[in-house]
Amino acid sequence: MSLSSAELESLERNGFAGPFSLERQVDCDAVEANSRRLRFAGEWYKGAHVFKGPAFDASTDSAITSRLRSALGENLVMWSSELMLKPPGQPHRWHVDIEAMTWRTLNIWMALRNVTDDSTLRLVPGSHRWGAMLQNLPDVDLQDEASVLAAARRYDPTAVIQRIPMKAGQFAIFDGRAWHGTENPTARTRTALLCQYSPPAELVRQPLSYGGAANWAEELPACVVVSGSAADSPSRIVEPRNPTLRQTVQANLRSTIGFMRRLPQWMAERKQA
Ligand SMILES: O=C(O)CCC(=O)C(=O)O
Repeated sequence: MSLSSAELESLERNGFAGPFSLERQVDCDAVEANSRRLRFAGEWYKGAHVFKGPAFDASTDSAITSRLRSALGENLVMWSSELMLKPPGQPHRWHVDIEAMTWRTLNIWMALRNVTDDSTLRLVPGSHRWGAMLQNLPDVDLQDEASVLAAARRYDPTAVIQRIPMKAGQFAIFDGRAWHGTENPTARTRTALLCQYSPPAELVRQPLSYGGAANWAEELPACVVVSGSAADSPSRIVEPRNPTLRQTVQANLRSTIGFMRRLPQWMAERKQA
């Protein structure tokens, strides 16, 4: 299940490859429920990747790790996992990942629920090669696709915005330096799992800002080995573990509060279903 030479070329040329299916049967509801519970249990908002469970199993499936090995080498750490939950009408502004501008890393974006051609991941193929920190460019409205496309055409007059079609449980690999964003014009909440992986030789840090000048936390964030070994890694390597009772209680509490806030939306969606 390594990347074929055409897929590797697509990753290098366009900044993405896929969609692909997982090797194991994936229960998207279980992955989403597990990710929701873990949203507030990690050291930071992207820190759910250290906890064992359905989300960990999905994000370390051999269909993912073997393809990432083709692009990044035999040894791999996973350094983030985040449930991307988008209520109707909520866009995710266009951006590049500051981490990907700083060290070698790749993302997987896994469709979980209500991912349609309109609510799926969108990116500008080839933009990862421009070295442009999109969110720092002047005169670009990051919520406006037309404005982003106009800026892209200043780098490449043939630039387009591509939507990556995906079914629930499928994933795409993409380079966080590519200009990307999402919208959710549908009437239902859309969920996806975003995980990030690097060779252990890279120093993984936690950004404190995503635009302007780079700014990093002093404490290193935890990384878990998902392929090979991480001997001599400058990053902080931890073993995957179960959340402690305290983390579980805290996470459940915060996720219940979050759910109560979203309850009117949830009820409106149930009525329509
Ligand atoms: O899933 C989303 O809504 C946004 C995804 C994204 O921006 C990212 O993958 O960095």
